[in-house]
Amino acid sequence: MKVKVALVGLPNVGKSTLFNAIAQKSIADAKNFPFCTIEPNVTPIPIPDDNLLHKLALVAKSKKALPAHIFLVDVAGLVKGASRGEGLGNQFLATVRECNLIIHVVRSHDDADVIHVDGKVDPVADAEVVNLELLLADLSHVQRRLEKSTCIGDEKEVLLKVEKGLENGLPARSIGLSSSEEFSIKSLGLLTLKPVVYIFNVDEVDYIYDRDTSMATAEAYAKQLQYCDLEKDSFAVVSAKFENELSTKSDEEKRVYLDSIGAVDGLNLNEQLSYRRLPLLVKDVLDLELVYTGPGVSPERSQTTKTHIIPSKSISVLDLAGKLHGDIQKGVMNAEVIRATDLIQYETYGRQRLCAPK
Ligand SMILES: Nc1nc2c(ncn2[C@@H]2O[C@H](COP(=O)(O)OP(=O)(O)O)[C@@H](O)[C@H]2O)c(=O)[nH]1
Ligand SMILES: [Mg+2]
Repeated sequence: MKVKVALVGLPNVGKSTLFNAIAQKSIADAKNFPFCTIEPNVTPIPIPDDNLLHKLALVAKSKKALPAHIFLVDVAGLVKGASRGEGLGNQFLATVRECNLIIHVVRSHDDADVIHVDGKVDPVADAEVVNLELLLADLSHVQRRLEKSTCIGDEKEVLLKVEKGLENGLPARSIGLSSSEEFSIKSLGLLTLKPVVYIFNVDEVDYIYDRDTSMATAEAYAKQLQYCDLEKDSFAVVSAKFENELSTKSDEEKRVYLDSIGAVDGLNLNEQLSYRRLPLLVKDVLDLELVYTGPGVSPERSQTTKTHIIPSKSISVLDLAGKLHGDIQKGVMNAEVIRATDLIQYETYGRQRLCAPK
């Protein structure tokens, strides 16, 4: 399963800076003027797994260990009136339609040197501008589809319901569609049907020294958003600028630096940085699981231990095999369930003990 996640928000709020911080390298242009990003940037981001992949690769004696990735997409900023062609318009939203989740970046830092498209920092008002543009973009997308003669049956019925909801200011995910109704309009890629993670980009000082207050403020903002349903959506706090500065340092350099600036519990802060935490948050919100496959034959024939992403729901071994590869499904003969931790412990300690010189 390929998981794509789009960074959406007003121009100049820190999307590209956050994109680079999460990618841990400078890919996107991040400059202090609106619409610096025109063409979308895409990069794979590994999903952290407590090193399970590497431990399993060791057990399987694989030469290669491939982690699972989500694909992070950085697009141009959206402004008030984009649906009528303001700013760069909303042409680039076609890219977002192909994504599974929206990361909505909201500026919450006060740096007076950074230009704000509307002249003042107001996280709730800014987020609502973007939410309204997403809603209007969906409305015109739905209406264009309804005009087509090929729009019939279930699809037409559900779209009429969605159109009514959108006209009343409800995002498609709040209309109460059943999963089969959602399935019938899946190909449209409605933006307001996608789960949203609101990311409040705060001042670095607040981020480093006062996380609890920053989180409480972010929660208060999220609760004021008309279309934020915290049952489905989620929120987090980042400092794009600070995290981007850290991203070029090795783990050890990060630890030394965080200690030197007196960051409360530097090591824990490293775990909280967006490049580690965001992929896990996306995994949670989309309800995904990681599955590992490794060589069951001699290392000469198959050398890779690989991580796969699948939707998290209980399925049979045969269905799971089918999700990974048709050939694996055809060849399934037997399944044995072992706790991964037991397997790893046996391999790292049991074997060493067995092989230890007398
Ligand atoms: N002070 C401060 N500046 C930031 C932060 N994040 C981004 N910026 C600055 O804001 C400007 C716009 O950032 P950019 O990532 O290009 O915004 P985008 O248009 O949303 O992609 C750049 O000059 C960044 O250095 C932040 O957390 N704090
Ligand atoms: Mg940008």
